[in-house]
Amino acid sequence: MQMNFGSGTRTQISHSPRQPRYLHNMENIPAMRIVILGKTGSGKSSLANTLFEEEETFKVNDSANSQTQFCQSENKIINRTNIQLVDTPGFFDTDKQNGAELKDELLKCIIDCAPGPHVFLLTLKVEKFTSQEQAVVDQMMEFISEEAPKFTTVMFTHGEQLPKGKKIEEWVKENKGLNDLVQKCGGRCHVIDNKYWNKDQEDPYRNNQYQIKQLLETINKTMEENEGNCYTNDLLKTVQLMKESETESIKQSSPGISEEPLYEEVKKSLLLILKQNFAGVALGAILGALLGGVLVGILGGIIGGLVSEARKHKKAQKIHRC
Ligand SMILES: Nc1nc2c(ncn2[C@@H]2O[C@H](COP(=O)(O)OP(=O)(O)OP(=O)(O)O)[C@@H](O)[C@H]2O)c(=O)[nH]1
Ligand SMILES: [Mg+2]
Repeated sequence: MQMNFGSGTRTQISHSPRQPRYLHNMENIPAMRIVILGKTGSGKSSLANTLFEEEETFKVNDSANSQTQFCQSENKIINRTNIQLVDTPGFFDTDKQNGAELKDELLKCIIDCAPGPHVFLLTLKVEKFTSQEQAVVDQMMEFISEEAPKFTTVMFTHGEQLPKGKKIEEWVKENKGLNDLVQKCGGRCHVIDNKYWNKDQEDPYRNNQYQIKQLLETINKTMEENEGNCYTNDLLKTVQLMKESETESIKQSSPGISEEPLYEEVKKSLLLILKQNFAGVALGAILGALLGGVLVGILGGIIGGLVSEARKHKKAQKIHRC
C-alpha cells in the first residue's frame, strides 16, 4: 500500500533489517521528512546513522576542529515508509550566528524539507549542564515557536553518561532548563548512545534497538496527533511553491530529465534566488522564520515578493502539500 503523508493520513513505521536505499525525493513514494537539529558535536550525524542502521552514510565529526558544514539529506525505505532524514550543521551555536556558509546551509535545509518536516529531532548530550549548554537550550527555546514543539522530540545522545538505573525522564527533571525544553515538546524525549549501545546490552533500557523502537513509536504518535500533517509556515509554503514552479519550468525546458538531476537543478536554482533575496538577512532571523514562523523586519516583504514571483510562473494556486 502506498503511504500518503497528506492531511489526515496515518501510517505506522517500525525498524526492520537492511532495506534498499533509494534516490533523493522519490517521486512516487511520499517521504516522511525528519530534520535533525542541535548543537555542534551533539551527535546529530551519528544519530542519523543509528536511525538508518548504517555506519557512515552521514559524515561523523571525529576531529576536534572540523564539523558538519553541510546539510545532508538522505532517503531510506524503512518498512515501506520512505524516510527522508535531513542532518544539519550546528545552527544553534551561539558563536557562529554570522557565518555566511551556515546561512547557505540553512537555506538548503529549508529547500530540502519544504513544505515542512513531519518531525524535528533535537539532539542534546547527556552531560553536565554548564552555562554554555544552558545558552544553547535558551537559544532553542527562543527560536522554537508554539507550533514547532508539537512536531519535536528531544533526543539525548551519549546515553552511557546517564547514571546507572536512571531513566532519561528522571535525569531531565533534575535540570529546570532541560525540563522546560522537554515539557515544551510535550514531554517527548529518548536516549541513545551511538557509540556504546549498539551491541547487545545486558540492560534492555541501555540499548539503541530498544530506544529507536521507542522513538519510532513516539514518531507514529506525533504523526497521529498532528493528523498526518507536517509542520509548515509562510516561509516553508513559499519555498514549496517555488520548488513546484521551478520543477515545472525545468521539466519543460529539459523534457525527459531524470529525477535526481532534476532535483539538483531545482535546488541550485532556488538556492540562488533565496541567497539573493535573503542577502543582508541574519541567520537568526531565517532560523526564527523556519522554527518560529516569525517574519521579522524585511523578511515578510521578501516572502510576499517570492510568492507572487513563483505564482507568476505557476498556474496552480495550491500552495503546499504535506
Ligand atoms: N560516546 C559517544 N560518542 C558519540 C555519541 N554520538 C556521537 N558521538 C561522537 O561524538 C563526535 C561527534 O559526533 P557527530 O555525530 O559528528 O556530531 P554532530 O552533532 O553531527 O557534529 P557536527 O556535525 O560537528 O555538528 C564523534 O566523535 C562521535 O563518534 C554517543 O552517543 N556516545
Ligand atoms: Mg554532523
